[in-house]
Amino acid sequence: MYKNCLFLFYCFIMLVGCNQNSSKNDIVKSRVIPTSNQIVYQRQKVIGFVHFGMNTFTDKEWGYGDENPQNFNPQKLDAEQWAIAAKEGGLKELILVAKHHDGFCLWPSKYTEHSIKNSPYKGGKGDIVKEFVDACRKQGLKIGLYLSPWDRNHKDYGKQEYIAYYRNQLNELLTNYGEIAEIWFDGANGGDGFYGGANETRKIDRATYYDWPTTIALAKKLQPNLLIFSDAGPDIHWIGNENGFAGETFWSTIDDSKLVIGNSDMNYLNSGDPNGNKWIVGQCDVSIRPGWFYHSKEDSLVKTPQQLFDIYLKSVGRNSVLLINIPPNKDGLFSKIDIENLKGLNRIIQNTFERNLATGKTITASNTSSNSKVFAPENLVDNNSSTIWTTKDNCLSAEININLGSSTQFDIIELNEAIEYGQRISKFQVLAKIDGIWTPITSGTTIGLSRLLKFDPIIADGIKITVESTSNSPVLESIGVYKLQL
Ligand code: FUL
Repeated sequence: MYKNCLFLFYCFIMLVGCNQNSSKNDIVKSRVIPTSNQIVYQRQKVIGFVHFGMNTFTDKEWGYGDENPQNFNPQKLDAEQWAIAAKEGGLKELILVAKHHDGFCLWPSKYTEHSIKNSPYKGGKGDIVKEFVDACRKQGLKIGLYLSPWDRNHKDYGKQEYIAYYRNQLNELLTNYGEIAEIWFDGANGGDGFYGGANETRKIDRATYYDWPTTIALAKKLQPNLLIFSDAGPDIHWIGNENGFAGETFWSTIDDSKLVIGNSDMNYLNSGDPNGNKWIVGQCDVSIRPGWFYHSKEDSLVKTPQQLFDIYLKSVGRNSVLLINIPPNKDGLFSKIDIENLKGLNRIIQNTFERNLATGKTITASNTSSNSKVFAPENLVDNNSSTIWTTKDNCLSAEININLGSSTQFDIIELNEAIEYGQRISKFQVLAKIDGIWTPITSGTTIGLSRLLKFDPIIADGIKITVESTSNSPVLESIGVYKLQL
């Protein structure tokens, strides 16, 4: 009886409660939506990190800040080799660590002696940030720079004077090298360091010391299109671990009043918040090697293409951007094995997603906004991410049916929400018609820009997606059905 009532109520909502839209502009947007810049950023999917610096030569992960600049001496450095490998490996952007926690700068900053200007590299006349940006531009890659807030070399670290120093360096990086797409503010603040010879532990109040709002405003003033990363945003946030894994439930919305740069709850960062007041893109950073910097002892531990693809499924496939670090070696070059494995990842991605087995198949939906082709379910399988399907307004559940026409083997389903309207879906299920029987295959919570679901290969001739819970009418761009190609 109870179930019948529910069903009648459901039908009532479907028939009466749903208003029709006639154009895309009629779709009511969610309260929190991304900027167009954030959407373009997330569509890049996979980008790269380049950790290179004094640690490469001292074989460390965190330099103390007392290193002699004379130790920095790459003999064959070739930023074009990095950029070409990145491009051929499918990366769309590269982020260079211009200064790590040891304070050693890869550009000849005029505010410190702890830089390549006092190293043997190019007789002290080198500028690796410049070589890097030139190479990236030549290969059509977007450019990001990492400027560590924590500086274990600087004598004033922990004092007010250091903030002016940090902003001066930021000014150099955002003024002298053309358009920069992303700046990376790291959250680590380990405490002890050289600090100009003081050799002591300095604690800072993470919430107030850096006065981030002023620094963020300065950065945006210098580069209006810049996207700023930190563990707490404002545009891109850390995913809460360094394995490259977003949560199985991942909302691009988050409550920024709960975030502190350098001190945010990692579980919260890993899941986002459906009730969040800000849209901040999730970014999953991970190194292709165990360490962030190059260590020859890790040459046999480079992640394989299959391992990287598993990370891709758990980052890009969970509504986030994947940031893969490839650390140049002491020569100043990416190692062969790193390049091969990155290309191997790209090959798996290209071969697997080249052919959507649902393209052009017969597709129906339990509810569609109007008869207009603008919202037709066919748009989900037309190989075009700019066309959408949506239901009438306020429809909070729906079913989509794809007839594959013949028995088809597959093991990956991709769902894409049209996030310019907001991220809405919080529960869905996938069923497959196997030997005439609708069988549950997989299910999930959030979707966002891309949700990839991997399962053991099945053979089926139909697929049903049920949207079981959504904060407003679901708006989808595409449905993908794929067979993994290793
Ligand atoms: C961390 C740093 O402490 C690591 O050295 C590395 O740079 C990583 C990407 O971020 O916070």
